[in-house]
Formats: sequence, C-alpha cells, structure tokens
Amino acid sequence: MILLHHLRVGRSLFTVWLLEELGLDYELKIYVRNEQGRAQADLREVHPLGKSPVIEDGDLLLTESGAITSYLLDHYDTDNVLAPPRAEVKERAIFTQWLHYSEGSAFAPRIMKRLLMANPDQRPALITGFANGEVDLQLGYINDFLGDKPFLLGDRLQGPDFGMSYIMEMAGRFGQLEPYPALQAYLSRMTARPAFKRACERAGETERAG
Ligand SMILES: N[C@@H](CCC(=O)N[C@@H](CS)C(=O)NCC(=O)O)C(=O)O
Repeated sequence: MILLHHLRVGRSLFTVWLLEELGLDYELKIYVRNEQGRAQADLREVHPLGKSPVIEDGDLLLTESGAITSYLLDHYDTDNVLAPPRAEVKERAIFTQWLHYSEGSAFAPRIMKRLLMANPDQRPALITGFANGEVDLQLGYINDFLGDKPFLLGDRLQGPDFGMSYIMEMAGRFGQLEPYPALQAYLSRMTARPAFKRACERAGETERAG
C-alpha cells in the first residue's frame, strides 16, 4: 500500500487529493511543523531534505510533488482519466509543461513574497520588486491561459490541476486572487470536489475544503 508522508499545512494535501481522485488505498502519516513553520527531525528521518510530500510505494521512496503526480498517474491511471495518452505527443508535452510549471516557475516568487510579508522590517528592495513583479506576471499568465476553461487544460481534471490548485490556494491566502475572479472560481471548483473534501477530512484539515 502507498504511504504518504504529509506535513501540515502545505502542498502535500494536494497529493492526498490526487490519491482520493484515483480511488487508491493509502496510508497517511501526518507530521507537524515547529514554531518557525519548518518540518521537524521526524520528516528528515524519512528523507534527508525533510520536505513533504514523500511517498513510499513498495521499495520506491519518492519526493517532489510533480514527480509524485507523474508516477501515480503513470502507474495507477492506466485508463488515462487524469492525463492524455502518451501517444498524444503534443498534448502530453503541454501537460508536462504545466505539470512542471507550478514548482518550476510559479512557486519561487510566491515563497519570496511570503517570507517578505513575514518580515516587514527586513525587506530588501531588490527582492521585493522582483517578487511583486513575478507574482503579478505569473498570475496574469495563468489567468490568461485558463481563460474560461473549467480546468487548466480544458474540460476535465488532469495532473497539472493538483499543483496549480496549491499555487492558487497560497495566492488566495494572501489576498492576491482578488483581481482574478476566474482564478478564484477555479480554486473554488477544485476545492469543492468530493475527492478534495475527502482528502481534507482524512488529513484533518477540513477548513481547507471549498
Ligand atoms: N519542490 C518540492 C517542495 C517541497 C516542500 O518544500 N515542502 C514543504 C511543505 S509545503 C516542506 O516540506 N517544508 C518544510 C521545511 O522546509 O522545513 C515539492 O514540490 O514537493
């Protein structure tokens, strides 16, 4: 059975959601952060980076939320419910681009901005300017790409929606979605899904459900 190491509160809830959408049996091991908001030594015993999500599936130990999504879909979504078939090479390339986009491009300016918000007395102008500009650039880009589609890649839920929902949740928490009603509606649609609600219940984080 798959074991997911889940740190509260963070992106691994979106991996719990994926497991729920796939209808898989899994075990959840829950970790809590210290006063500084960091993972504690118990998670470093699982993996040297001490970051979540981490999954174990048989002898496989896997980190990085995007890689975990890829693996779970490759291995368990054999009917291609949440991903285009491999033979659809161009569609699959766009899927892969958006699967990597959340962690590869969208997340870095978000964490910068969050750290800057936490330390109002220590805001280097150069980094503040970069983070503000990048957050606006990325949200505008996502908003334009989403358009009036219900899901990131069209009319059905697919792998990239999981990481993207985390980015949207984080942006929403800091009030950054206000200029983007379509992104707010997207996030509400994702978090209202029954599988997302089940994930929140399983993780004991029902306040995150839409
Ligand atoms: N790129 C990694 C990032 C993992 C990550 O930073 N996870 C956060 C939780 S949202 C974490 O474990 N933070 C604890 C820490 O840094 O101490 C992924 O996509 O899984």
